Formats: sequence, C-alpha cells, structure tokens
Amino acid sequence: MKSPVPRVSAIHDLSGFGRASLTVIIPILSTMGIQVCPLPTAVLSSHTGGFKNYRLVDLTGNMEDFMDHWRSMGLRFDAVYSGFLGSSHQIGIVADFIDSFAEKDQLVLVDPVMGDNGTPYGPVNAEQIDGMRRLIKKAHVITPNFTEACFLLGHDYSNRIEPKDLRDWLVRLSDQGPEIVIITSVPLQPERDASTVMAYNRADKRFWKVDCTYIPAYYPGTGDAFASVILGSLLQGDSLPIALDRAVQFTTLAVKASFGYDLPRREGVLLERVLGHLKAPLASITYEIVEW
Ligand code: PXL
Repeated sequence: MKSPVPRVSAIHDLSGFGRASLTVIIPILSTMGIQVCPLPTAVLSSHTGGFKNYRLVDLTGNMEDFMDHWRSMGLRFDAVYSGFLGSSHQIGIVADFIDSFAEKDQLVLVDPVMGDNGTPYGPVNAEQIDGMRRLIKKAHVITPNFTEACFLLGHDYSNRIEPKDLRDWLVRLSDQGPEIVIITSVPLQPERDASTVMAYNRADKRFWKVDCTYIPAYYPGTGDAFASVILGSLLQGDSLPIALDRAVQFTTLAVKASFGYDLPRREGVLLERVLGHLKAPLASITYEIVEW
C-alpha cells in the first residue's frame, strides 16, 4: 500500500553543529508532514561556514552501497532532493541515484549549493561547477541563489542585474532541463537594499516574484531552509507562487526570530522557535506575477 505520507530521499551532508543541511532539512520537512530518508554524503562536526578545524568523514565511498540496499528493498520516493555536494564524483553518484530511483510524477529538486555573495564555498572548484551544470539537467526544480546562477551560466558576478537579463537567465536555465527555476537573492534593486526571489515555470511560461525585506545579517543554512519549504509546499500541492511565498515568509521569520538576540550567526537561525509556523495557513500573500 502506498504511504499516505510523501517520502523524500535527501542527499545532503550531516553537520553536527550549526543548523545547516540535514539538521535544517529534516525538521522542516517532518513538520510539513513529509518523511525524510537521508542519504548522507558526509558527516561533519560542524558546517564549514565560520567554524575552524571542523572534522569531516567523507561518505562518498558508501553512498552506492546504501543505494543498493534501498534498491533491494524496492524503496520508492515521491521526491529526490540534493544540496551541497563535496566533489564531482559525488555529483555523478547523485545523477545515478536520480536515474535509478526515477518514478512517474516524482519531483527532483536540485539545490545547486556552490557559493554566495559572488564567492564559491571553500571546496567548490571549476570541475564541481561543471558537474553541477550536468546535474541540473536531471532536475524538475532548481533553487540557485544569484551567485550560483552566475556560476551555472558562466557569468561574472555583479551586484546588480537588469530585468530583461534576468528573464533571459531564467529561461536559459530552464532550457537546460528544469521546468521550474527559482533564483534567490536577486539584486534587482540594490539601491533599496532589498532582494528578490524570481521564478519561472516553463509549463505555463509564467514568471513570479516575491520581494524580501533586507535584514543586515547572513546566517548559514537559510538556503537549505528556503529550498526545503519549497519542496514541502510543492509536495503538499501548493502552486509555485504560494510555495515561493511560504518559503520567503518562513525564512524571513526565522532570520528575524534570531536577529533580535546577540547570538553567533554561524550557529544558524533559531529554527526551533519558528517551526510551528509551517503548520499555519499563510497569513498574507505577497507574490506578484511579472509581465516583462
Ligand atoms: O548550507 C549549505 C551548507 C551545506 N553543507 C555544509 C556547509 C554549508 C554551508 O556553509 O558548510 C557542510
């Protein structure tokens, strides 16, 4: 019998301290009523954003064996969700996973985690960026931030983009494969210190945007929170603009709940204080359709 609870395989690392990757993804999706089956890519003592001397156990060599076990049990997934990947070899394993566990009507969300603010995360190199360009071809939904969109398209990072260029970027990324492209932290109005989330759905050729208020603080793990809420919402049957609104509102709330305390940013947002909001109906709807 098919489970009444949607099931996601989450291919991410487990960072013991700092609220990023699986320690953010599992609570968010579980709260949204979705079963998470993690396929850990690595175990770290903490995430890498702001901690020195973190310990890392790479599980690349175990991933295919775990996959074999899951295959032998005949496990089926309503969605496959990948994020930060430590090497191009690991990216290839995720591509095999997607091929091997493919199902009709399955949702494949690839969050091409590679960097932020124009800078690649520590270990990310040109080979990985190339690998990620291949992996997004297999996704239905991708959620790059603006920096990652620059990497995927081979553009230099700049702190401003014109609307007509952005439209072209969204369509070009979708032409690579994913039906839905969501770009976060888009600097459409840098003079207002605001950023925008923009999305394109190739199925109906519509573009959507949600403006985000600027909060002068960067917290690791907020990209994981955003992408997890998008996935949870789409699996619940929400439309794309409602999923965008939910993800922006939840991430903003989590940052604001944390910002009022003088806590180290590297510990991430106070997720535990805000998870309950994921069960509430949306209090306001702020999305807009974009007619270019
Ligand atoms: O949140 C993205 C992420 C995932 N995994 C690890 C990280 C980070 C960001 O810093 O360090 C290990």
